[in-house]
Amino acid sequence: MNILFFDSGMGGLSVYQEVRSALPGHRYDYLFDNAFFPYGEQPEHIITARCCLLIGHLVSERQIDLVVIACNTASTIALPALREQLSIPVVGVVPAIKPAAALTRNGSIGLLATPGTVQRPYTSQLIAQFATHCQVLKLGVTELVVQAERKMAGYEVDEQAIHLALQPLLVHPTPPDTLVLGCTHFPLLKEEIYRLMPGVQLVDSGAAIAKRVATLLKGKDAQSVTYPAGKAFCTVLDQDANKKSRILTEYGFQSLQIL
Ligand code: DGN
Repeated sequence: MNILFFDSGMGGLSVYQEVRSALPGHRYDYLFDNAFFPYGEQPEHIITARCCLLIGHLVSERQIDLVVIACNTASTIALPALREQLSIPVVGVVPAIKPAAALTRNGSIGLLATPGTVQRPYTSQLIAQFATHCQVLKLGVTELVVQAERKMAGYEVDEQAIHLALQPLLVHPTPPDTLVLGCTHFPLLKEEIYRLMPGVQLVDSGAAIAKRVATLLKGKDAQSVTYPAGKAFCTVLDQDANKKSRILTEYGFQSLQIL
């Protein structure tokens, strides 16, 4: 099967890694819309239009069988339009509020996501459905997305900037004991976050997405077929594209191409 991962940047690789290690027998492509990065600060109609245009194009070009929108910011807004447009399964990644609500011991959950994701009605619905018994501290932080991108391009991470971004959670009278990483970039900064919030339980959506993809592909994993390595696609060759291209090769992609 041919599976496409999509994000505005390199964050989707955190989800891709989980899915690929659970389901190695497929061809994986990765598309990131770096021309419009960061999505967390884009108007909703732009995000939906970009997703439909770019993904729609690659789905027919690369004969994609399943798409993973490995971006909470895009998933919480563009899934209905994508599902209407495409005739293949589209899996979205949304904040893992439900497992966090089951895990917390002090009843205080932090939701770390992009400014777009924390203010979406979709996110409020998740909280209302699964976490009414909890205090949910929502924090929209673009700085962490920027730092994760820097890390993936091989630059040093600015831990001071991460500390500053997390400050509202650190100084809260009831600090969260459980933190939802509601942006796919944030698992790439797990060690840095954990150093600032020792003992906190970090919850992301990776394992749940791998399970969902496995269910959708049940019976379709042709074990005898060896799939070639997939390709990575971006929408603009920015200054870090060469550095990112090397990282993408380490993640198992053949090459980085402009869409
Ligand atoms: N990785 C995206 C997410 O999960 O929301 C955010 C990327 C961005 O552009 N801010």
